[in-house]
Amino acid sequence: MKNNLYSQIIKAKTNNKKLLAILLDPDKIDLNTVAGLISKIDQSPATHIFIGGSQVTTNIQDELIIQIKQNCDLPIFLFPGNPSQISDKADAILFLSLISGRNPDFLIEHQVKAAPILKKTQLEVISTGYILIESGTETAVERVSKTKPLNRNNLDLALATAQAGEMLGNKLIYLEAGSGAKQAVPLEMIALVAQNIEIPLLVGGGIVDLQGIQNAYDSGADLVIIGTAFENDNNFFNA
Ligand code: 1GP
Repeated sequence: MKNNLYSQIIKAKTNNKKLLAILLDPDKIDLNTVAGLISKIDQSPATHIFIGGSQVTTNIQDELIIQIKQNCDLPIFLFPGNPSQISDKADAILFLSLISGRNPDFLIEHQVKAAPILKKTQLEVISTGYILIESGTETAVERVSKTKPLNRNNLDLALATAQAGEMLGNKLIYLEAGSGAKQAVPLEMIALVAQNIEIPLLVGGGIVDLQGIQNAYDSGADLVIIGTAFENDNNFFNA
């Protein structure tokens, strides 16, 4: 297990070193291809691997993490849709609360179920205020959580939500457009939130090219998450 992964994120933010997570959805991965996948991740600028999805139905997650760890030193963070996705093979967990929504299951119920499980693991638990932003069409997060995303033009509400998340003690804020989103989180929203919170800002969903990553960084994102674009093209970062 790696330790102090949150401290490393804070250190990177302090030094203005931008971070990049590749999100792997166990449902979309063939274990026979993991070695090739890892070599592509090794050649990429990724600093983190996130594992998860709104609804993971396969049970290969532990094996996937074990195989990744055999070939790759990057820290592995769980990014779970629900408590069934907890694996003690990973290094840390984004302990998400969907604070853009008003569904108690995703605000506190899943967390109550997860807490005793997490207590028995060595996972570093990193509380994360998770904010879903409208992105053109209904995304899996919206469907599964049965919550409405925040209006992408309502910058003030996004900011107030992020600040409430920070005041509640979250250690990270994650602005999420949703996996495969048509439109990524607006850059003005990233900028406004980044300028007005102290904790690190994660941004993901619908970022499909290297310029999109750079734009998110330039707007103030500390860590960008890439899922679909890398899933569709393992040479994405070589473009
Ligand atoms: C989804 O933010 C992540 O939770 C990544 O989204 O798959 O669109 O890159 P993409």
